[in-house]
Amino acid sequence: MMKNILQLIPVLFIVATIDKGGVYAFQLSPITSSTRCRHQHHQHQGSISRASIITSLQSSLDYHGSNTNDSLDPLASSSSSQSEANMKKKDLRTLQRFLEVECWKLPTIRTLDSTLLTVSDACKQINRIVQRAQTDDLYGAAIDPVTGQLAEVNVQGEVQQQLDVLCNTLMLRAFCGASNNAICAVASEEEPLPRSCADVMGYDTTNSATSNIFTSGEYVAVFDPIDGSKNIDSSLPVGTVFGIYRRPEGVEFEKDGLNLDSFLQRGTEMVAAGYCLYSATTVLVLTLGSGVHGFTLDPDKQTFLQTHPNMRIPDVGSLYSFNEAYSRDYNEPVQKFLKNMKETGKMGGKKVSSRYVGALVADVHNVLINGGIYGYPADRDNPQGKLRLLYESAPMAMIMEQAGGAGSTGYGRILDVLPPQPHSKKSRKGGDNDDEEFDLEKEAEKGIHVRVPTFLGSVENVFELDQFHKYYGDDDE
Ligand code: FBP
Repeated sequence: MMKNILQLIPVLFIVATIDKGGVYAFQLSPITSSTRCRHQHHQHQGSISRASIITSLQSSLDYHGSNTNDSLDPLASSSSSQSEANMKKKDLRTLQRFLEVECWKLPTIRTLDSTLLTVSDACKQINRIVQRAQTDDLYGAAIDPVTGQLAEVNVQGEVQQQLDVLCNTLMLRAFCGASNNAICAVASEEEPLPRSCADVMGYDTTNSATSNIFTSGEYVAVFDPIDGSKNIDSSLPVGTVFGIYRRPEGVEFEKDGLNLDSFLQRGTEMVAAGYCLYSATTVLVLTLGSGVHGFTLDPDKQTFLQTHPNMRIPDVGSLYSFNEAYSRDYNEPVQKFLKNMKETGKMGGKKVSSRYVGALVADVHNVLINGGIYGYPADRDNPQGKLRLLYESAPMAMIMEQAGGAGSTGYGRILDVLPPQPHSKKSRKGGDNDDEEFDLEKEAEKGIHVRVPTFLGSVENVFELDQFHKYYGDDDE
């Protein structure tokens, strides 16, 4: 029974004091189901046998008089609950079926079904990697396999972590490797500039015969492979965020299937967006531009099942999610908004409450389910906030709006923000190509990784925050 419950919870630490011999932290490996001692703040010889852990916990359960019959364990195979569970699961539509029907219904995105299914498989792999990060030491900075040196500092100025590189590769290959080549190029938080799918899949991009396979793709994809990566060390929730844009009509390719204009579009041009939350359960939330649907990963069948059809965020909520440690550096409108809320103790007419996990996907998912507002405002260190428009704020804003909520910068819709367009391209004719090339790349980088103050949540709450910007904000904004 205990083992079944242990399998329910993806990553579990057992922190126990045994014989007053110190505090032991054991992690159950989701793969080998063996426990391995993980934390060094104690001395002990060899691993404590799993059986003794379970017996001691079992005995403490017995001691505390909790009945140990199967009713505690929903998965215990008593005929009635098993058949009930099977019956219930059958009713839930699979993601595959959902995509087949929805993409068939929407001719504009008909070719995206297999791409999105391949992306969901990549999310399953990332889910497994996140669960194994502790047991398989997938931690710490990535080491360049060739030089054996620490990997590069990414365009965000962060040393790339092993998990960043692993998950980035999985998402690159999922978007570019999907059976029907719907995607021609991709942009990622981990890549300084967009890459053509021909390049990602290792095709000789100078050979048009091969790279043409991808240039027929109608769409480009943007993504953050592992969002909230700082949370992984402490086994807190993390996520993946993605968005898909149609390649604008008449845009010819600059080189090997790549054209920056395809990426530097307003969020209103997105045709699909989604995120996957890796937490107590693994949930994929998706919009194809007509409503929002949530799919929970069935850990036994490794299948995404439609557990949250037609998600709607409450029009008003009492939950707020800000990293208030920075609040003294926030601009006046946000400071006034937070102050007013805490002084009244109310938001949306209800007792206000705060939650901040420190991962955009986790905090926004919480707001989507319960109502309220998530915010990452501008502050002294980040005058444009921390979140990146293209592959964090805009996809989350599309999901929020499609669920009946709102996404704002404080001064307008996030989806209306046009990323900065590179200028030097226009002057290419006159100048020396190399310099122009460099300028173009630098400017493109700015556009691809531009940051934006981000407020996401229930319409009433985001509207209220916008009113504070209108009243206390800078007129020139
Ligand atoms: P990463 O994509 O680099 O993880 O950064 C984004 C993020 O982690 C968000 O998920 C989260 O909301 C925010 O940064 C947390 O930042 P802070 O620790 O400053 O509150």
